[in-house]
Amino acid sequence: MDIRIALAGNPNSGKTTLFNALTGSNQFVGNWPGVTVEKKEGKLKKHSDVIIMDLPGIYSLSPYTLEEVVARNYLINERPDAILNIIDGTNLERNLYLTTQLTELGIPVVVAVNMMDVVQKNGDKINIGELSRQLGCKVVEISALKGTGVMEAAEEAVRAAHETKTVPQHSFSGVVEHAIAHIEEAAVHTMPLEQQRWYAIKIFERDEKVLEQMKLAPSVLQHIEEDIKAAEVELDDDAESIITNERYLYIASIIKGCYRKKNVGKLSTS
Ligand code: BGO
Repeated sequence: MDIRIALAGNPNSGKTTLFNALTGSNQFVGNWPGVTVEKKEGKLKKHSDVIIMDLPGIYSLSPYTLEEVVARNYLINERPDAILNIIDGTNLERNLYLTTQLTELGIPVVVAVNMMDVVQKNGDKINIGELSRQLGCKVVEISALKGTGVMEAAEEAVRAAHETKTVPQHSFSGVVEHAIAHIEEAAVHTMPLEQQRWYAIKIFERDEKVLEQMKLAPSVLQHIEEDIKAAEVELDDDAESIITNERYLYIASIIKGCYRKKNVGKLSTS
């Protein structure tokens, strides 16, 4: 059976460049069902049984743009065998926001840190081993433009597809984890174990599309709502902002542990 690898990343992360490098002229272009968002898939060079699915460029798995909805519907409904998440190494903070969400889906994830030619030229350093440890998945350095590391990244994703699913390493604050645990128990316990956390976080955020899909009984919703409200009162913010803010705190701690900028603290001479 074919192995399906979804290529996911922010706009401008180099996704198109990587897709072309991995598939060459072996591409099929169409539209995602019902929408005019372009759908591209192609066979991985020298691996006729590996299909690379190019997802729309997105910053998040929230339900607010057509691209986000298309990408996340594919990820949660079609469940590819692995996700190759391309991130821009010159802009880790913004790009890791999507990564923190992809690692919660219960699908094997491999992260390809792109633009490494620029990172190196700038004299900056990314500790790949530490990044990998913090994210709980394999991380590969690439330059999609120069073609370095690209086949290794794809082959790492093929390997990951055969291995265990990525387990998210991040915990939200106590009151949020408490609510998520209750939601898992009350609303998503019949789902496969590895999918429960992503759905529970989305329900905590009151994600309309997930709530529509789940069709939870009013009594269950009411019970869950009490836990969400308790977190909102304790943290003095709305549920969706709580999740966003805590993701950025996590990302800040990752970057602190694995990224060194060359010229930090030095005065510019220009
Ligand atoms: C332009 N290294 C470098 N240096 N650049 C890269 C790399 C890399 O590893 N990978 C991609 N780029 P897309 P999305 C451009 O188009 O693949 C560059 O949105 C330009 N164009 O060449 O399109 C890539 O699909 C004029 O740059 O990304 C592209 O994810 C001047 O990153 C850009 C400079 O790549 C986005 C760059 C007319």
